[in-house]
Amino acid sequence: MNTALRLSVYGAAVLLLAAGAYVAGTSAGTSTGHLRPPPAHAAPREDTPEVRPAGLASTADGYTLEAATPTLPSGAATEIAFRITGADGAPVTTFDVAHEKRMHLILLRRDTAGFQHLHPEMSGDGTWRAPVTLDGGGTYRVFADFTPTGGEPATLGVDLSAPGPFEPVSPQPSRVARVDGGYEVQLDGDLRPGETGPLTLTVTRDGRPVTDLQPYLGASGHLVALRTGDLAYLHVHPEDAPGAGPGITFHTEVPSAGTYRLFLDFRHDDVVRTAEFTVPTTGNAAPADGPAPAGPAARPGPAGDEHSHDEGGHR
Ligand SMILES: [Cu+2]
Repeated sequence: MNTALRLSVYGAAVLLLAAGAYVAGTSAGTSTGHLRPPPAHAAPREDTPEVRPAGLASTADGYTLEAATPTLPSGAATEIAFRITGADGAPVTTFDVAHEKRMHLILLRRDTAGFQHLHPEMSGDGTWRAPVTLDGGGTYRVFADFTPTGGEPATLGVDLSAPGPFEPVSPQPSRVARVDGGYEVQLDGDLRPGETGPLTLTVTRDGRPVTDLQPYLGASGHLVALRTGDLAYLHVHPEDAPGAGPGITFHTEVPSAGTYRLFLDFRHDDVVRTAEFTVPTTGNAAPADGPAPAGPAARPGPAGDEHSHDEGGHR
């Protein structure tokens, strides 16, 4: 090989190397996409904002729910005490009235049995207290639902332990609740993830529509919806004009597919009673923890009526 040819071969090799580097550079940068920086959809999408349900944290927006004790006795009348502290650690003592009360306390065992809705009283030092009786042992979730004066409405949650045995319940899908006193409450409407939709609860007593429901907390009734699995606490809005029944309509949005537990407090004959339901979402795959819903217009047959306060859904 003469010198000129050797130089030209060398030059071609350099060109090839350079071309290869160029190709590698372009493929990494723009052409194939495999090596490109993550595309835009890896970042939070503006069209599907993250839904953060309430009640999953004991601290939010500078406010903290502090239980006086981490345990409560079960099987006997006792008292639950707690306070709300602000960002500076000091107890908050001024709250706005919402739904006729400055503090709503929801308490239930973590398996969703034993729902109670309490209205504690606050003493001057910011400690809230309410009488309570826990039926059995277990871990209980306590939600404080309040609006600090000058702040946003908040729902904070904390766990309390109660000594003693208990038999966990596994509520089965049920849209009909039987309640002490001869009441039956039927739930109509679907829970569709990401959508706000109406839920109507119809109260009958001894088979006859109840048309003289009494207002409770400024509405025809009060509905609490919790996601099974983590007890996320959903916002539920009653219809604007309270009626006397038999139908009570609420609007609620569920953040995800799954099964939800709903607790309706209604007042009749001067007694507040609770009807409870177990509703899987529709429009998505069935949750892993339960049978598939029968369809958007699913109505339970006799099997769907099984859950009631009396048997507690034991299986
Ligand atoms: Cu309340």
